[in-house]
Amino acid sequence: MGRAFVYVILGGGVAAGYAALEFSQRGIAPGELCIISEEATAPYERPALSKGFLLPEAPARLPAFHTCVGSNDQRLTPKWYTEHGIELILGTQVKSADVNRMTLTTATGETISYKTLIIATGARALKLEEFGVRGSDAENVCYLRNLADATRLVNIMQTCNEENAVVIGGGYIGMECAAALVTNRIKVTMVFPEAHCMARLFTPKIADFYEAYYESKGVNFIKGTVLSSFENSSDGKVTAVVLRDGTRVPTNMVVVGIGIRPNTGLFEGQLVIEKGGIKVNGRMQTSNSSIYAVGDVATFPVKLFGNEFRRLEHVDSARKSARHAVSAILSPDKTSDFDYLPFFYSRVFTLSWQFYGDNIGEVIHYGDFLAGRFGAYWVNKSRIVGAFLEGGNREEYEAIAKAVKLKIVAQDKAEVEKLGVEFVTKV
Ligand code: FAD
Ligand code: NAD
Ligand code: ISD
Repeated sequence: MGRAFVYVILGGGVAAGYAALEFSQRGIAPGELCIISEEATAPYERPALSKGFLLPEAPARLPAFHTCVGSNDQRLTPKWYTEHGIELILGTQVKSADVNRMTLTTATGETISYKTLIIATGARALKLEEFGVRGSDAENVCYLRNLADATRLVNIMQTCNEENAVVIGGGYIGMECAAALVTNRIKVTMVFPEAHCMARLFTPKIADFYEAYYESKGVNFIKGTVLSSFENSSDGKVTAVVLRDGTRVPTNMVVVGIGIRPNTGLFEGQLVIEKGGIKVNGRMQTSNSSIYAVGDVATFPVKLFGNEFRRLEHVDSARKSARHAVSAILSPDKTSDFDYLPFFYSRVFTLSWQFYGDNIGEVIHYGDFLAGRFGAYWVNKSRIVGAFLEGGNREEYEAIAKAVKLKIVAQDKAEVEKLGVEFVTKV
């Protein structure tokens, strides 16, 4: 048995939703496109899962955050897909792919063929077991990647009011979940191996500000170490985490955010893999010209960084790379190479920051770190290549983005430091 489509999007996450919108806006015939997703839900804005979805008051729930509301575009409900003749094949895992036959085989044994395939399989959360720790399948240990995980996390949080949680990992998930737990009146201890939080992006000075803010909300940090094991009750729940130095931290629940791995497995040995992702060119086209890859799973050339290949794990990149691939497929002559400005952001408590570009070179901090109005520029070869700003307004964020895009000259360090965000709002 089998079905055939002209276009198949494999994966039904953020990138799939934005690709579907782009297909419909550029014009395809009903029945030409399908999306195959392991998840039982139409594409949604994954960032909502660690923010609005976890709020104790008026939490965000589907259908409110289906793509593409995250970029203030249309909200694509299941009805929208039906009305646009786009088939959603949900709750369906693809188990194998044959790029020569141009087919995918699902867990139920169905073969789905394509003329053009977009791989949008995203990534999976790394498990503690991959670092030699056992027992993260206990009923009060949570990971957070999809709606099912978020629903489970909410249910567990609701049983832990005024109790304790340990958060393992000091990256995006760790920081956003710790803030959500505190908002849900749960006492949090964060444990991570680095000297400060968000080590992939923050400087020690930036991290100091956020750590002090979290501490003011009651969060306790245990840095420079990892857990070695869990202690469990007779009914299997984790009751404490034991750290490498033997410290025991009692807890009622655990949230783990220790990074991700892109879902490339179906294509290993069939497509070129680079930096852990599926390598694509500036049209998001893989080493097989009928196959494109977008979002977290794609490693693409970043023009701004001299076409260095990067794999970015952020929603803006997923949205824009997906739209770009569809443009390259449907309007090849009018589509030039993807020219992407890397953009990361987060919102926790009443704080909100944005970062554009690359965090290499010398760092110039500016602003008032006590008042929470500060930022930083990364300067490489006398030019601004990265910019961070906490608590900015729309014009200011646009200005730092533009400064990075133009790589404006920043020779006088003292002047840059003194003017801060004004150094770029004048550009
Ligand atoms: P995904 O959105 O992960 O979608 C992949 C889809 O493919 C999933 O539906 C998956 O089930 C499906 N799939 C995988 N393999 C198969 C298979 N074999 N068969 C069928 N289906 C398959 N980024 C930001 O920039 N800002 C944020 O604030 C932010 N918040 C986040 C919060 C959370 C909780 C998480 C988990 C991520 C967050 N991110 C954020 C990252 C952002 O969500 C991702 O970069 C983005 O979702 C990537 O989109 P994608 O479509 O490539 O992958
Ligand atoms: P991450 O890469 O941001 O952070 C991983 C953290 O895990 C590291 O900072 C480190 O502290 C910790 N770690 C690594 N190995 C460990 C070990 N053995 N034991 C304990 N801790 C260890 O990954 P994440 O926080 O898991 O986030 C997952 C994905 O979700 C990422 O792609 C991220 O970009 C995305 N996300 C993004 C946002 C955002 O952009 N605002 C929000 C949530 C999630
Ligand atoms: O980019 C985002 C983000 O941070 C969210 O929370 O998209 C979602 C949507 O705004 C949820 O409605």
